[in-house]
Amino acid sequence: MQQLTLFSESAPVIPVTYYPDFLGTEAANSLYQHCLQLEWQQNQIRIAGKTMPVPRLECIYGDYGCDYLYSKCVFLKPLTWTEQLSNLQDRITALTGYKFRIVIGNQYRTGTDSIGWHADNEPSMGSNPAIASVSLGSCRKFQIKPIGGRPTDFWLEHGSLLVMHPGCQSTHLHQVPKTNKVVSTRINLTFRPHTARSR
Ligand SMILES: O=C(O)CCC(=O)C(=O)O
Repeated sequence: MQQLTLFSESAPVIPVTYYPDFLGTEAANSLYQHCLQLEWQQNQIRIAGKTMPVPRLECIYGDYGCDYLYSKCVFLKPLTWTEQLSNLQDRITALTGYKFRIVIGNQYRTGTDSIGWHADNEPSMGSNPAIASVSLGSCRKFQIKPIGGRPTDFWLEHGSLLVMHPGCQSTHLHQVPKTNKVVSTRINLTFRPHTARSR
């Protein structure tokens, strides 16, 4: 499998690994169709005292009790794993060695759907989480930058996997910016750890 590592123990550059062809086209197409049927919700976020719709649809699946709160106001309660998402999780764990408890889906319906600069550093994931991100559908630009530094762009392709290694969320920010280009739906699945006790 093709792999692009921008990280080394001695000279960390960007602590991510990108696998452009993690899923073959057929598997990616079938997973995309499955994901379109997931329970997508339009959540509301509070920014600078104003409540507004999150600029994308979201869903969450995972282990019982692995509730997830982000930006201190968006509360996500996992639905039970679907077979396809659970199998995908197992495949990523087999490749990377990282274990996950939840997957959060983002659906970008058009170029105006986006996610701004942030780090995935919610305490419920524990310290130094590894996060694995699968992209399906339209190709969108993903940017990552060291805090206070300059961004590097990735074009996250249909069926690709981007792994953000432990430590990345403390040193780097990432985003999927809006685009004026005409783009169709993109689905992103981020597999994450969680500190809730296992049942
Ligand atoms: O859509 C993506 O590739 C990134 C999603 C993301 O940054 C997040 O869910 O925190």
